[in-house]
Order: sequence, then C-alpha cells, then structure tokens
Amino acid sequence: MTAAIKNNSKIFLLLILSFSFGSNSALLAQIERKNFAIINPGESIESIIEKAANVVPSKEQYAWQKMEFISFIHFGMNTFTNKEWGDGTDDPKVFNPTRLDTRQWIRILKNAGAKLVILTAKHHDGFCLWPSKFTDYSVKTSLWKNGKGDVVREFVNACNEFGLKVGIYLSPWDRHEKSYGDSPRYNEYFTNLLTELLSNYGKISEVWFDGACGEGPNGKKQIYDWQQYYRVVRKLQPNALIFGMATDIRWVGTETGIGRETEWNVIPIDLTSLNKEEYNSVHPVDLIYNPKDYTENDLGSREKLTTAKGLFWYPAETDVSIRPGWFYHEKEDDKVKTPEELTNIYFNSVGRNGVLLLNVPPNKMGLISSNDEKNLIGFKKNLNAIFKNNLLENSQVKTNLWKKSFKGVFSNKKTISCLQKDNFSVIEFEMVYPKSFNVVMLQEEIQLGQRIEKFRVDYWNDKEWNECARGTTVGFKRLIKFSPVKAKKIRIVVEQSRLNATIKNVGLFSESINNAL
Ligand code: FUL
Repeated sequence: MTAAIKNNSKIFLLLILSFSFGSNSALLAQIERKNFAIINPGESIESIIEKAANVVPSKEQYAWQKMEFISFIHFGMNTFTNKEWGDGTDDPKVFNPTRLDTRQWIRILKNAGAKLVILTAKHHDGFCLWPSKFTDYSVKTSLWKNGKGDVVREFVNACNEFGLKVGIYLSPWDRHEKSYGDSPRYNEYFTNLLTELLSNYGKISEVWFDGACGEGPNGKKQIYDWQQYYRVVRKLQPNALIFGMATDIRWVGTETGIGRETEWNVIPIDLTSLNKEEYNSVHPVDLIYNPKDYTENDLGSREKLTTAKGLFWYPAETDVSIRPGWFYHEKEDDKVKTPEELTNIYFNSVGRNGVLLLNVPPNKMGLISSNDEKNLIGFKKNLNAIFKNNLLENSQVKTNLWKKSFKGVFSNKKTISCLQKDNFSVIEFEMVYPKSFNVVMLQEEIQLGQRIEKFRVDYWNDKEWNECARGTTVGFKRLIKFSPVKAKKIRIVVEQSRLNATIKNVGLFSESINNAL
C-alpha cells in the first residue's frame, strides 16, 4: 500500500467515524459495551434489538475468534484399546506409546494453520495423561517411561516451543473414579484435578468441559458443581476461556464441522436474578449460568430476542474429527478426510462465524499418522491458494453513504470500519480489470457488535446488476462460494441489519480459476 493511500485511508477513517459517530453519538458514546446485557421487564423489542447490537465479545473472546482454526488431540487409553468410550476398567498397563513425540503433533498442526491445541488430559474413562496426586489411574501406573512420564507436560512444552496456545480437555464424566455419583466427593476430586492442571503447566488458554454425563461405576448420576469449577478456572487462569458447559464458548451443536447458516453470537439468557454487586463482578454470567442445550437452529433471531430476559455473547465452536472417530483406530486409516473435505469444512465453520476445532488423533506409537499429515498439508495448500489474492485489492470503492469514492480501502488487510446508515447500504467495488471469481468473504467489526441480518452480493454484467451470492448473518467471517462469474464491478448490499452494520473487510477470490490472463 502506498503512503498516499495510507494517508487517504486515515483521513477517510476519520471522516467516516465522525459522520457515523455524529449521527449515533448517543449509541456509540454512551452505551456501555459488555459481553452481556440486562433486559428490563416490559422493554420494547426495538430497545432489546439495540442492546443486542451493542453486546460485544470480551477481549479474550475476540482474541479466540480471531484464531479461526484450532485443533484437538484425542489421545489416551482408548487409543490402545481401540474404543471411543472406555468404561474405566482397562488396565493402565495398556497405555504404552512406543514413539510418543508431541513435537511432531504440534509441528504438523502448526503447519496446518492451527493456533491453539486442546489435549484430552482425561476422557470419560478417567485415565489421566499426567501423574496426578489424586488417583493412580494415570500414566503413573502405566508401562510408558516406567511410570515416570507426563504427556501433558510434553504436550505443553511442544506448544510453547512452537508458539501455539494450550488448551485442556477434562471430562467431568468419569467412568473409573469411585467417588463419581457421590456428588460432593467427586466435585472435590474433579476440582483437585482441575487445580493441578491449571497450576502446574503454565498458561492455559481454553478449558474444555465436555457435556457428556452418564452414570458412574456405582450407577449413580453425578451432580456437577459448575459454579465451583468456574471459580477454579477464573482464579487460576483468569484469561482462559471455558468451553461447553460454561459461559464463554458454545458448542455449535453438531460434530460434522458444518455450522449454522444463520449464526448469532448474541443470544438470550435469563439474567433477572443478578443483583447490583453481582452485575459489577468480573464474570457475572458465571454466577447464574446453568448449562443447557444450545443446539437448536435458531438461537438469536429477532423472534428469539422478543422474550429475552438478558443477553450474552456466546460464540460457536465447531468441532469435528479428521477421521470418523475421535480416537485413533487403524481401520480408519483410509477414512481420513481429504483436503477438499477439510476445505469445505473450513468454509462451513470459520466461514459461518464459528471457530473450527479440528481433531487429529495420534496413533498407538504416539504419532500423527502420515495420511492425516498429508491431508492437512493439502488442506493448508488449498486455503493458501484460495485466499492468497484478494481481487478487490486496489479497487475503487463507492457507497451510498459517502460522496467520494476511495481506492484501496479494504486492500492489503488494512481493514477499516465503515459504519453504515439505516437498513439499506451498498458498497460498490470497481476493479482495474474484469476478473473471474467464485468466493466472497465478508467480515463485520464484531468489537462493535454483530449486526448484519441479511445481505446479498451483485456483479455488474455491463448492462445490469445480477445477484451472485446471498446470506443472512456475517459476524466475524462469512464465506460464500458460488458459480464462477466474470465482472469488473461488484457490490455488497446490506438489506437488513440491527442498527448500523459495520463492515470491516470484504474479499473476493477465485477457487481453481486462473486469473493470470
Ligand atoms: C463428546 C465425547 O463424548 C466424545 O468422545 C469426544 O470427546 C467429543 C469431542 O465430545 O462429547
């Protein structure tokens, strides 16, 4: 980007901000931006919508969303017993990887583009991958390294070495531990394990609480003390996000890697019981949160908001395994998802306002298998090829809001927020030459809230505008593929939004189209 364009962009940004802030000063200056909002009894739907449009992610939630692609490692007793759900009776001696190399895992995942990796420190079978003081059902009593090993330690060391963030999966459901089902005793046991993991391994960025909950060995069902678990995480790792049965990150609701077509981050929650002191605490929603099912298709439409008694920012994580199972099974060696399948998953997870959590399970040797590595390399190559060249770079940009047109506004990742007016706004891009394309990317500035409800993309065929893509929500990122078209001009039309939509970035790409000529 040239200095002149950079300067233009700065002036332009100021103009836009002063224009938009001027017309919405009450909204933008006075509204307190938090990742939750209280709704008062009898509040009008207009007022609720305005509040929803101003709920924003916490600093940590925003940093998490920006990672886009993170990874899961399912490794443990099941790897050796060829099961998906061990019942907690398998002999710890069975756990014996012959060539465990966590550096190999993390090197491969980093090369694939993952920014954080979550390890199953304990799955439902109760076997701990670290030598816990509180149970013998762990690596301590296995044959691996004569019981002196610690997979969690080796995993964390490798993440630190390669600069990836660390996540820990700790299954509350435990099919081995005797105290499971004897609620206070097991809650103490679980809290102890959590405390060990969050105290002894440095910075942990995501804590994954699985929702699966069955009976324990004694046939009793455990009542988890979620609030106690949250307190431990908040105290020991104040910047960590808690997934699943907690308030920071929501399970998207399937294990296919395909997110919702319409994915709202702001959804209703009943906050009426919060008192003033609680409201002002660091994590007010923790105090009243009761894990429930968030898998229905519509979580945050206007209709859903009508009856809301509170709102919170609760973004979706889209988990899927590179193989049919979560754990390694030799018979699935030829069923590893192909680069094309993984690319499609990326479009339907990250490209649908979610974070992709892709599981890659190491084998019995303790290594990621070559098929998985090969397909991850292919996946990364695909993404690099598609997104290498934003065809809108250096295009001329016009909108129905600004008198002048500008060049290169969205170019070269120098993204600028353009606050739009009313419910209908148009941003038009004119490229230097006609180009062929079949992928569009939109990004909202979610730090100001998620607002777009309906949009379309048109291209100019030298006579008239024709629609090539259409969608509902955008959020952090929306990707849409369509049949290839060739044009010099495109326009983004926001047909409906909650308050002023804020578009941060627009991209136009060609998948498998040669634009060299
Ligand atoms: C589920 C578990 O039951 C599966 O085994 C796996 O760990 C998956 C990610 O979550 O709830």
